Amino acid sequence: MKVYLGTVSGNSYKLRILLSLLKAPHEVVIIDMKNKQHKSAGFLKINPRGEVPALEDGGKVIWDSAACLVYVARKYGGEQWLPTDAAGLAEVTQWLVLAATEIQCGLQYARRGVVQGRWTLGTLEEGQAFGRIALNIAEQRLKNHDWLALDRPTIAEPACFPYIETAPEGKVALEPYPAIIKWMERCKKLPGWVGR
Ligand SMILES: N[C@@H](CCC(=O)N[C@@H](CS)C(=O)NCC(=O)O)C(=O)O
Repeated sequence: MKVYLGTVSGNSYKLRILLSLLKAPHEVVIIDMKNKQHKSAGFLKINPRGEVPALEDGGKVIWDSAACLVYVARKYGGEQWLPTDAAGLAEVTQWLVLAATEIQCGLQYARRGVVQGRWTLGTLEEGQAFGRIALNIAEQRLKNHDWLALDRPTIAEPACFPYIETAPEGKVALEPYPAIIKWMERCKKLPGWVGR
């Protein structure tokens, strides 16, 4: 399996975490974001969105971090990381979707605006307010549960972690979310978890 990761990319970090947790065999291809390799004709054949991450395995190409997590979890992680029963699968999917909506368009875009001066959707305040919806939901859940989706870690953890961790860089403080802070510490202690 070949994985295409960005030089500086929280979405690529999601996939790096899972690959490491599952010790999934893979070859890394680094896409040079500074020189816009992700928008090159060659890479657009792999991901027509011009974004990382993506992966290629046995002639199949998968793009989008959530889809890559699903692929790797199903292929290498068995039931633990992505269950197949109707309720378990739906509960994990809720968090994958939250990662792709409020977390991405709120927390990620607020941070990108502050750090890179690139405003993708709306103002800083709008991004922060949208991102805080996700933080409030995660905080409520984690007040009486150790993990986001189920009673064990699943791919909801690598999907949500990277842009929650960097929320302060988008001027969204995490101090009002003590259960999330404890959850981040639990994640970092999982065998095989990797840092940014
Ligand atoms: N929804 C996509 C978002 C991917 C994404 O935004 N990737 C960033 C790097 S973290 C990227 O490639 N950005 C390139 C660009 O926006 O031009 C996913 O989850 O994979």
